[in-house]
Amino acid sequence: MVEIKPHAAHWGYFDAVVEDGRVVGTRPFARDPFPGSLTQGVPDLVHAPCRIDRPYVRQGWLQGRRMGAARGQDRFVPVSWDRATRLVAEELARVRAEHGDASILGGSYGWSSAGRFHHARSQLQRFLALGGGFTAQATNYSYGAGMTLMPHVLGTNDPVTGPATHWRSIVKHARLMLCFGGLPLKNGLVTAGGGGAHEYVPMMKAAVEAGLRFVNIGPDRGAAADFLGAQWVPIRPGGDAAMILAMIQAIVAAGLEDRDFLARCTVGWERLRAYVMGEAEDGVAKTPEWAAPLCDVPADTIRALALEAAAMPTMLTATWSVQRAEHGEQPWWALVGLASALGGIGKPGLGVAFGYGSINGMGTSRRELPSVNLPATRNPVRTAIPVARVTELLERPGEVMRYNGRDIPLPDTRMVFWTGGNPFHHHQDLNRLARAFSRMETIVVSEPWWTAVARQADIVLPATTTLERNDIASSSRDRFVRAMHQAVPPQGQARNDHDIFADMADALGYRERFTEQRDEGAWLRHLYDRFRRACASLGEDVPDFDRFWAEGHIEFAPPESDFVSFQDFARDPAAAPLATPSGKVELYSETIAGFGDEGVPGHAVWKTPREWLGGDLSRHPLHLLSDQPATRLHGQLDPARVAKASKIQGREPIRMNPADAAARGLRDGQVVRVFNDRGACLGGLVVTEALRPGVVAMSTGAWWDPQETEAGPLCVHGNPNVLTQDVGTSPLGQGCAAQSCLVQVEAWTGPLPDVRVHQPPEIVEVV
Ligand SMILES: Nc1nc2c(c(=O)[nH]1)N[C@H]1C(S)=C(S)[C@@H](COP(=O)(O)OP(=O)(O)OC[C@H]3O[C@@H](n4cnc5c(=O)[nH]c(N)nc54)[C@H](O)[C@@H]3O)O[C@H]1N2
Ligand SMILES: Nc1nc2c(c(=O)[nH]1)N[C@H]1C(S)=C(S)[C@@H](COP(=O)(O)OP(=O)(O)OC[C@H]3O[C@@H](n4cnc5c(=O)[nH]c(N)nc54)[C@H](O)[C@@H]3O)O[C@H]1N2
Ligand SMILES: [Mo]
Repeated sequence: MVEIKPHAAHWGYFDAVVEDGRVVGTRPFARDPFPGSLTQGVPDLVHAPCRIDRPYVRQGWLQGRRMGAARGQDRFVPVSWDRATRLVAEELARVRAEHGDASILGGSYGWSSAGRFHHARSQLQRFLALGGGFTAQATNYSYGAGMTLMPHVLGTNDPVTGPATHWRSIVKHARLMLCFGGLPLKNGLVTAGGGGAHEYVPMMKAAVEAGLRFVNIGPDRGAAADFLGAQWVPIRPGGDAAMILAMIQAIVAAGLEDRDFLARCTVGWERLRAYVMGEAEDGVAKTPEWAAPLCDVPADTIRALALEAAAMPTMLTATWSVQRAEHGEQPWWALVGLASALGGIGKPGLGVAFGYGSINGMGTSRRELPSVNLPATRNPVRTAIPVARVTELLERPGEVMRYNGRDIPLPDTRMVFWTGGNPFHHHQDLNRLARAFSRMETIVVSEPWWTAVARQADIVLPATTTLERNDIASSSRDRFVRAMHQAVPPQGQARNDHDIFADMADALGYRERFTEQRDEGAWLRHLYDRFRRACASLGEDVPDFDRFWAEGHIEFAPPESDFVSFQDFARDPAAAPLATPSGKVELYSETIAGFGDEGVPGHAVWKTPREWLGGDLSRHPLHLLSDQPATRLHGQLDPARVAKASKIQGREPIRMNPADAAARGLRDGQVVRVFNDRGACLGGLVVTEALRPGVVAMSTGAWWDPQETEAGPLCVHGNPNVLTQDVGTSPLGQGCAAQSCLVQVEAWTGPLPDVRVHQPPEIVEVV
């Protein structure tokens, strides 16, 4: 019998086609104008050979090899759920008693899955918070530096997270859109929380029809769809702040800055102006001629773009990746400076926002609605480490970390609990992270699949996939809410994270506080009813739960009017001030200057990165970009058909300019070794003119598969995070700086090792 079940994933809503208890296919959501192909991989995932079939414990951990043990090499011993639950509960109680609640790292960063009730990280944090607390993680990998900076500059993160000026408004009012990092189509495949409508492509097409001119300022020509007809400015990675500051200089030199806006709506313009005009301490004018050798864009191009932007209605945007680099705060702050000099902030369709090219739903026309999320539980431990500094947390117990003007004491971490995230996907310098993990006594992971983080764990708990449970999907960037119907029974002995934690809470004496005496069905009704009441208070009439569940989704009509960021503020800054100390755009921030941190003065500046093409290239002469994958979501979907089909001899593709390939005698389709002093991996070479010379690009997400070879330790599959550097963007933002990375590439001449990571690890029946 064939059944059709409404469902959702971060990569789109779909209907699951179920036959004889198996998911056999998917159909795109009928209301989606551009569904993409990633949902096709869902059946592969649910029934994948690398599902974790039952709970396991690392053999060495059972034998007492804990702190100091190199994880990832041991075999795993199957245990009953009862035993696994007891082991975790006892270990939590012991670690809390001996080392305190802060010695448990429960930050558990990661995207988990769509579905707001069974959101793995939220469930874990509720469980740990009610049990005494845990060390948390603050900010994110996506825009950690930018989200720390923007509240100082604009008083909000809305231009990063949304709501941001609607595309519809851009289409109507802008004539030029300068896109630092481009507007890569692949990023629009994904909406955090699940997306009913991929509206990104139709909106960009409408912009082209309206005559908007696009400029893709970035190392990758492919980051702008062909239909945009974009001008390509192949900037050197990491050079954006120099180019943007020089554009400001060119505008001031031509007397074209919007003096009225700058005087009414900003503070600190005089400081930034003096800096770009060469009237500050360093005495260097930041002219296009000054910037050209830094960003490798001809001075004439920089000046022409600046003057064109000053002459016509212009929207500015930068991708999130631009700040995922050394000194990543600076290009974004400089871009706010440029938008201020152009005077577009608060005007329909103009100004600046970050991430139109980074995720689906940025600038989509929707009303701001209440969420269906599981409410957060208060964590009695107040310590939160910036996410991307996780290795340092483990390496430097008892020391302090500088972040956003504060000194954060680093707790003595003994136990790590991860659900719904994969640090061995997302973190930089994985070999260093593995060494830091070896300092831990116990690592617990719940995962549906044998991903790299599950393989690094001591206690491995098999979690259900979304298809094995009922849930509700909703996203702050989408107009739809979706009923996610359970399609198949739990596979193997997999259990819902909520039930796993309920039993652990039981063993620790707080089941009732954790469950509030609700089961899945009661929770879904409870969360939905809260959402429905909150909608009603905004005048939105939403059907009752039973009707919603039967119909499968709710659609909210797009609002009639277009949202424009900072419109009230720009009209009357005194009446509608920003939430900054001055109430205005802070082009100079006394607060940031007052932090006194090295390399982070009170206004946007050019800081030369350590690792980039402008530096020492004697050993590692290529700049590696590790961008988001077109074929999956991070590490998720890596074993599914779309990602599989993209691999070259089973390796992750690495793209390279023909000139760089020729200089190394490399050809398209061959396996190469990519390396620097931090690590090495294999990749499958794609030779393409779309990437500027000197730059190679390898998307994140191939599951880490470290193996010992004759050429030393190697990720044989192609995870670029064995190469990336693990440093903070700066003491201000402490964000991920993965994009600042130099490597060398050579032919791989040895025998080709098998990729083993999509198969379960070695299991041993007895200890
Ligand atoms: N080099 C480099 N590194 C990067 C980036 C980069 O640009 N370059 N980008 C960074 C960014 S922006 C991000 S957001 C991160 C993403 O990093 P992550 O969010 O950690 O990556 P995911 O692969 O999405 O991890 C989610 C994990 O949750 C598991 N999971 C899914 N559903 C469930 C469930 O119901 N229960 C449980 N227990 N587990 C579940 C999945 O199997 C998966 O392993 O990567 C970062 N890393
Ligand atoms: N298909 C798919 N979509 C996704 C995701 C996914 O895993 N898969 N992940 C989602 C997540 S979690 C996030 S945070 C967003 C991330 O969104 P982004 O951070 O915007 O994505 P990236 O692909 O890393 O980078 C976008 C572009 O920036 C360019 N770029 C890199 N460095 C520089 C630089 O120094 N200067 C300039 N000018 N350009 C540069 C790259 O060439 C790339 O084309 O994507 C989201 N969308
Ligand atoms: Mo992200």
